[in-house]
Amino acid sequence: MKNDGFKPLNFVEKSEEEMIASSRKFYETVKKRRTVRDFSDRPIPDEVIKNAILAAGTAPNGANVQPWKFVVVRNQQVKSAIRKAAEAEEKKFYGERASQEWLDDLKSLGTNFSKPFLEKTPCLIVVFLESYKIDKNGEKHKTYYPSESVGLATGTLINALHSSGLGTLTYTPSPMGFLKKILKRPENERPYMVLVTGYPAENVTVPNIEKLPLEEIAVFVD
Ligand code: IYR
Repeated sequence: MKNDGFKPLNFVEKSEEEMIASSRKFYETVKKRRTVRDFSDRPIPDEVIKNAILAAGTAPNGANVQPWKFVVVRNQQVKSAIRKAAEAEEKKFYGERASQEWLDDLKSLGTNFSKPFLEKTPCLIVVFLESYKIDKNGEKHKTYYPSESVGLATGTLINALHSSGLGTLTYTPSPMGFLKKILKRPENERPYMVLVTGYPAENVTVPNIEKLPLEEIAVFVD
């Protein structure tokens, strides 16, 4: 992306009280986000998805090359094809590929090979990482820190959808090459994650698990 010089940031400073209140409010909001695995089939507003993707597209990224593509899947046949292919991989994962340690670590989540949400949920946002860019003339261009960049964008997308009032599931079948085939994506893109997006099913439950306290995740070097 071309840089047309520099422009003022127009930074609006908050008072310390406002900063503290905002930080607390943000934490309270994101703390309520939970991964859900059972969704309603109710349709969701188109504009919410578009705004959330625009928000994701603001993420910081290597050299502002923006190495991402968000594929919004709402077509029922395509969702069904994704479910079928995903479950075939998951059967192998739960049946042979996963180590006993991995299976034990997953127990508290209550997951198995069955992925009905891939068909039932109104929207799957499939995030693709661009290993390189192809311009209009077919020429290849480098992308920088694509994994970090797409991770930052996906995190922003998740919180944008959450703050809009939707539930999400970060779904990462392994391997997930089938997504590239089914969605007919070009050679420079590789599937990164499926963000299953919709209203959580009524009375859905989530695992009774906790996040680590500040002392365990932060080190302050003063
Ligand atoms: N992809 C499988 C297994 C799985 C792996 C991890 I790591 C999780 O955090 C959750 C599930 C599945 O979705 O069932």
